[in-house]
Amino acid sequence: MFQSDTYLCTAFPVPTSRDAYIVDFIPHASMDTVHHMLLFGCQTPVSTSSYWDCGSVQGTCADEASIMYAWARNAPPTKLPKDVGFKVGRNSGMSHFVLQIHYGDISAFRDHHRDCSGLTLRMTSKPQPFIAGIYLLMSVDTVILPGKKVTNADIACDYTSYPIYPFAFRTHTHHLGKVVSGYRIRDGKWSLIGRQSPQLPQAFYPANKEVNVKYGDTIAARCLFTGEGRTSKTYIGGTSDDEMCNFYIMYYMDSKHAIPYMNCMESGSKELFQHIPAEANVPIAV
Ligand code: IYT
Ligand code: CU
Ligand code: CU
Repeated sequence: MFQSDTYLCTAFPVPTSRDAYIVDFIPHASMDTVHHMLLFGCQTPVSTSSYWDCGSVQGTCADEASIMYAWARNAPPTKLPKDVGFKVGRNSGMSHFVLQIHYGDISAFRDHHRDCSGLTLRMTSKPQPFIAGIYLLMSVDTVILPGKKVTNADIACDYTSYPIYPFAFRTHTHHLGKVVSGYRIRDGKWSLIGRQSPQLPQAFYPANKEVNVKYGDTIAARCLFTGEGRTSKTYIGGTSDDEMCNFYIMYYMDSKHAIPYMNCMESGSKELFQHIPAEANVPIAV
């Protein structure tokens, strides 16, 4: 029925018409078949079937999707800090969840058994003091030349909102990414939020807790790519022969003025990136 590297999605509505808060995620994944699971929140899933093939580009939501949870094999799962919840429900623009499961090796399904992998969400209707959110930095215009040893994808935006407190980060590239690093820049000083190889399991890893972000700061990220082994140009795109450069920051914010989703797609100035710490140019061996 399906082959290796199958991506299946399933959608379910937030089970209440009022606001609700996700305060914990409990993963259930068959270690021998599931490669990763991603949970998205959005208003309109692309399908109403019980499940569908979502391997093609952005096959999850018809509108803007926000990632809320990632489970990846061989990586410890993220926990939300105390008093922090993801706000969901009709008013918050997240009336549905979409769970994507990537089955890496399906030879275990030769016997046609059912798979019960999934995710339990612990939810409450009690307003939480802090709201969790995602800040996504993504490159939209990187081109990696074939054979060229190093290509940087740089992304930076000025931050002009209420303070956020990063507690986890996730990196995402395809095969050519060596390291992805994210920073806060305050008064010219670069402070690391997180740095990871995108070739390791693409889970949310703990962020540097000392680094908050407030009005007037700049948020920046760099993906280090290599074009070695390629015979043609590589562009940003949805297939595994294309590339992506993503740095996700999971943060919490005072619920009084919470913004659950922000993104940055600007490439920043050359002058700014002259001061990026050297570690951003050092590949992480895997
Ligand atoms: C072009 C690109 O970089 N796409 C990324 C980031 C992205 C995520 C979401 C873009 C949009 C979204 O709604 I959520 I528009 C991307 O597709 N990343 C993948 C998943 O699709 C989330 C990843 O694994 O990070
Ligand atoms: Cu996977
Ligand atoms: Cu991708």
